Amino acid sequence: METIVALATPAGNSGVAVIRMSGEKSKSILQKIIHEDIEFEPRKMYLKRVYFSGLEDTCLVVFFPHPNSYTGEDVVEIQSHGGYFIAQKIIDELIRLGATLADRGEFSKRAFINGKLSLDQAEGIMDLINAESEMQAKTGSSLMQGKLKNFITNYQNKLTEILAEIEAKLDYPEYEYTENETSNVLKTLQDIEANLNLLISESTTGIIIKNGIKVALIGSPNVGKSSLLNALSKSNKAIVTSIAGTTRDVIEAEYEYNGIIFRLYDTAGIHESQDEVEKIGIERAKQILNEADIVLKISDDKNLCTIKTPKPYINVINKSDIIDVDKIKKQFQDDTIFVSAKNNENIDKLKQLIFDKTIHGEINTNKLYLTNTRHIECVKQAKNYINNAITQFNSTSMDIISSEIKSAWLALGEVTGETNNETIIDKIFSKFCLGK
Ligand SMILES: Nc1nc2c(ncn2[C@@H]2O[C@H](COP(=O)(O)OP(=O)(O)OP(=O)(O)O)[C@@H](O)[C@H]2O)c(=O)[nH]1
Ligand SMILES: [Mg+2]
Repeated sequence: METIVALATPAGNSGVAVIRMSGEKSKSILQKIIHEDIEFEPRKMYLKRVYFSGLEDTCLVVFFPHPNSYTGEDVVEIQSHGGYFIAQKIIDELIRLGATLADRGEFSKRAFINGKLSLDQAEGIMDLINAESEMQAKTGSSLMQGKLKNFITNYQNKLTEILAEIEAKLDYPEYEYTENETSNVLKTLQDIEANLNLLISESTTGIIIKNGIKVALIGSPNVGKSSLLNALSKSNKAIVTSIAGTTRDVIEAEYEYNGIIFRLYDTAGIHESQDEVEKIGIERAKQILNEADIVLKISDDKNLCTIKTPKPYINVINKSDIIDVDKIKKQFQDDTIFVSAKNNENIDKLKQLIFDKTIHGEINTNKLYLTNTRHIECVKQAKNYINNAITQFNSTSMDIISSEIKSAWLALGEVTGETNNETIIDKIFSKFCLGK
């Protein structure tokens, strides 16, 4: 297999840049670029001069001999001074000396092929890298550490035991199952089904952790939708003016609350408009309304939001700083919240309300959540096969039951990559970043 090389840190100016190489030739290429034939002690940093394109840099270099490395192959890391030009020139030299530029995710793919990581663990690494919230980081990290893999392996082992028992008896067609034996097998299958079901039902929380909650800000022009987006996200993303019809395109911003990402979508004020551009904006607002997990129906004292939506919603009356809240409060439902985007009044309370309306039940960070739709699909498939085995248990032959259990075992194996095909694996690693 070729020796691959890539920049492991982002391209751009920085204190240091890390260049990573993996493969049989990595040590000899390192020796060539530092012009020294030394034996490196494993995992020890050396301060060395690195020579490339008539230039030189003082770098820290480290050698991880196989199999104790990220990829399971010989790995070299070179820490050069940061800066796109220098790092790129060193990579060019490493390529000239025999390395090949790595594809996206190729280091992790090699780690997977060499049995250093399961597929779900590799996906956990990517989730950790892409995490924007505390919960995303925690679920990514537990995936990377093998929490899901252990769960899957445990249930695969239980299925293997059942299969072994059934298969052994299939060899003796005259064997009569005792009632006790069949009820034990059935009980184990029901127990597995119940646990997979629980995992599937809690995956809605997992998906929320992974994707966040979509919050649409809807209302008439000028009620302060954009001001509220800015206040909630503590940003200045949306333009605010006193001119009705300021926002046309959908403006996105986000904030983290209790470890969850809330994605805000500020839209054009919905009203009858003759303006061609505004009309398109209003159409987009309606589209966002359909895609949202929760809708903030925003009003001020003059323009009430009367838009109807089947989605969960919160009535928000903005501009509380200039309206007599006590006087008009009675006109509104009890759960209406009065805020001032301008003065930052009740903004945290609104965040709590949005959280309560969208996150049901406690999120326990020690629990295993499925956060990846691929994993959810595999577990659902496995559950369906087990359900087939259970429902047919007393009405069909044991070899059919056995084949359903085998299918369930294989479906679970797809989560960890044990039984995945090459196309799926390539697709997964192509989503990784370069140098990982
Ligand atoms: N007094 C007061 N004025 C506010 C408040 N929030 C927004 N405004 C003012 O209301 C006007 C409209 O604010 P925007 O945030 O642009 O309103 P919008 O709903 O996004 O308006 P469109 O994009 O035109 O639909 C601006 O002049 C803001 O300064 C508030 O809490 N109090
Ligand atoms: Mg606006």
